Amino acid sequence: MGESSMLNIVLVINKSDLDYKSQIRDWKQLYEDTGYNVFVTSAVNGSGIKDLKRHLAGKINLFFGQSGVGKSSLLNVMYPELELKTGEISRFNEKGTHTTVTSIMIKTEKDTFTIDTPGIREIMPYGLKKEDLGHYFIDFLSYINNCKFNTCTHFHEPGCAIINAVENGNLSLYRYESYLRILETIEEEKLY
Ligand SMILES: Nc1nc2c(ncn2[C@@H]2O[C@H](COP(=O)(O)OP(=O)(O)O)[C@@H](O)[C@H]2O)c(=O)[nH]1
Ligand SMILES: [Mg+2]
Ligand SMILES: [Zn+2]
Repeated sequence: MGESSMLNIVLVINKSDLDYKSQIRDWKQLYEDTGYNVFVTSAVNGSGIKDLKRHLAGKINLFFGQSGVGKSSLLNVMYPELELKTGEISRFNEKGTHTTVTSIMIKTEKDTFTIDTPGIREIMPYGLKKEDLGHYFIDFLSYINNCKFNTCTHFHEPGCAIINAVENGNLSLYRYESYLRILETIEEEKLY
């Protein structure tokens, strides 16, 4: 979603204090190999907070991710004066949807603005065509122009350079499966 909005993206892996099985290292590696800056943080023991705060300085920042991952908690640790509400992991209204909370932009430091968002439950690729999704997987980009068909959705088409790259081990199978999961949620031939 960030790539389709042409934003500068960094990933934050929070709750590192709960990484009992040491899973963070591999996730960090995967996304660094993909081409993203990855911060590993804990709002509980403060690790990684300084680096993240330094990175945010002087920019307009949007915190985006599932409810409950600790977006508001991280902001509170970095900027205690904000006193954002935290811990509301699953507030649903009677229709079974998330209670809408408005996103507001706050000045958090000199020349630094931050938007906390209520969070998402899943990625909703509004307005995206199946054949465009692959362009937002930045690790696909060096292969994508070699697909036989320029409308390739990298699902089952013959001569697909993405599928080839996955089979040759040049692209991560995990990233490809991630791609397929989102592809599945895009409806066919919807006109916007
Ligand atoms: N163990 C641990 N819990 C955290 C951490 N960050 C947030 N939490 C907890 O996770 C829950 C959701 O946090 P919150 O900031 O409201 O998440 P948000 O929905 O993304 O804004 C709260 O109960 C927090 O106390 C962390 O780094 N470590
Ligand atoms: Mg929050
Ligand atoms: Zn393809």
